[in-house]
Amino acid sequence: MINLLFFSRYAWMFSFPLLFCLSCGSEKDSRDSKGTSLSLESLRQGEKPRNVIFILSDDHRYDFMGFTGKIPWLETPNMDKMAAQGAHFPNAFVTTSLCSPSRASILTGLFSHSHTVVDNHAPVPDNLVFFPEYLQKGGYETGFFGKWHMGSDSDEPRPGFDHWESFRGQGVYYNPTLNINGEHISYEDSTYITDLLTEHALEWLRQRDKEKPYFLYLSHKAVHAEFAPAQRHFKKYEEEELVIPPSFYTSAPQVTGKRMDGNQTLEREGPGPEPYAGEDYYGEGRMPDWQKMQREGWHGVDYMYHGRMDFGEFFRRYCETLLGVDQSIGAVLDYLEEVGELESTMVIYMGDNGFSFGEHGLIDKRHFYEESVKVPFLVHCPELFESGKTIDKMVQNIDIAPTVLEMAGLKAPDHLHGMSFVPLLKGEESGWRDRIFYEYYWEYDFPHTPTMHGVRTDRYKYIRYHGIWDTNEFYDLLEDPYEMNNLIASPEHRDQIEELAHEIYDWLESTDGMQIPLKRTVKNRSGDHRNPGVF
Ligand SMILES: [Ca+2]
Repeated sequence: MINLLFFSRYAWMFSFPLLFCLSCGSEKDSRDSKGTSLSLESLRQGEKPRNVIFILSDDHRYDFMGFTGKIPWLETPNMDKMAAQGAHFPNAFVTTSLCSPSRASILTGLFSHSHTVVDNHAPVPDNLVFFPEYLQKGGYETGFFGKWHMGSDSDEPRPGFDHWESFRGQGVYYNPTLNINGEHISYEDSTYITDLLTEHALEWLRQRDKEKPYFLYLSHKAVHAEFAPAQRHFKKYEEEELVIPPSFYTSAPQVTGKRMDGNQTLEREGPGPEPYAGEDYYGEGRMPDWQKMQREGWHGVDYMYHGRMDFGEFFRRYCETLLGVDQSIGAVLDYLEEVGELESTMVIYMGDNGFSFGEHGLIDKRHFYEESVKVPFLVHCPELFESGKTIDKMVQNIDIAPTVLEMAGLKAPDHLHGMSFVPLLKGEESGWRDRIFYEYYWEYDFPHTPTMHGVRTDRYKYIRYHGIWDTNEFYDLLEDPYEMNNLIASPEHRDQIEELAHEIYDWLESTDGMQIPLKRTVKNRSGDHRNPGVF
């Protein structure tokens, strides 16, 4: 009796830890931010789950592949083969053009404002579910090889992978140290990272449990700056002519009439006491000020890497570094052919974000211009769809997770933002998206690119900057594919622009994106030449 009274009076003392434990749940349950189970509903009974190989490169822009003809001397026979025997998506986009946010979107199927990996430094939150976790639960064997880069300080194995080989942060091109299932192994004798990862991935495929379906995630360091080709490709393109884009000078003072150096001096004389406005201020093409300023910064053609890099050398080494990735694709396709699985295996090749090579006077990525947001996107699976397709519909990095889950016969969780593109491969286009949305959050290390949101339809693009006094942008991509004539003030497009501005908020509101994730950073800015070495 006494015991019972004691218990009822002090029940809260016991129930509190109990509630705490319930809210913790099992480790797996607590990792699922949306409260769903890792066991997914089956889409089809009795159908064999398909093996999938996902090959990701770093900073490979959408049009630097031999078959596109963009760079006349660039040879990528294996990417060409994937396009000829599979499908090429010329309109493939990332939702945020930066390594870590894009990788998190690939692995979770979520926009950056949802997974909250908005920069290249903060560690990935532990409440996210990576889609390979669902595959494991569905009976798959999974392997990860290469660059993870969500959080720079750890290379430890992450959930969702039975086999793990990775490195910290960006890694190195030559003589890397890999964390292989928790054990660090260092390589010497000019071991080249692209070759090493490919060899290890193929070795895993050869030795794995053949009773299970598999998913391989081969995540290259290449072609991230600072570019280092395989020795066999070094200077192969040394004598080739550079391809300079028409928009190379849009941000140049000679075109805009405006210098954006430390003094911010307007070179033109004003018409009177009123400050400049509109075209008089921004210049004829109405290019935003941040673009003009960046031209003279770390990621601009006039002061690349603070004067340490030559544009021609940069361009050529990038193309040469890409050849190693192409050969990696070739080795994977050769292996599949050798074991008789080339027809049945789905192979996906994509880049984690695009890259500027002089467009708008910029290098690198982050912004919403075509060269930054578009990525190479090739799918090979002759058993599933007709060869040699070009599919113009807009696909995104968030579509990878639902697509691979469908190949495993699993219904993607409802909270994912992406869509399976398998219907597009089979020629079913109805119900597909007709616009994509974009977000980039200002990063402390590289302060020259502002926070921005945007929307792009088949023809038009609207970019809205946040937290900066500058012009927004609107382009007619059909008339102006290089985005050199900003129509933001065009009376003819006014209603359309207003509608797109509302659509961005509709998108953010409907996907819980009305707040900007803030990440803790205390360090001096590496990309700020104006105020170096300060906090
Ligand atoms: Ca990248």
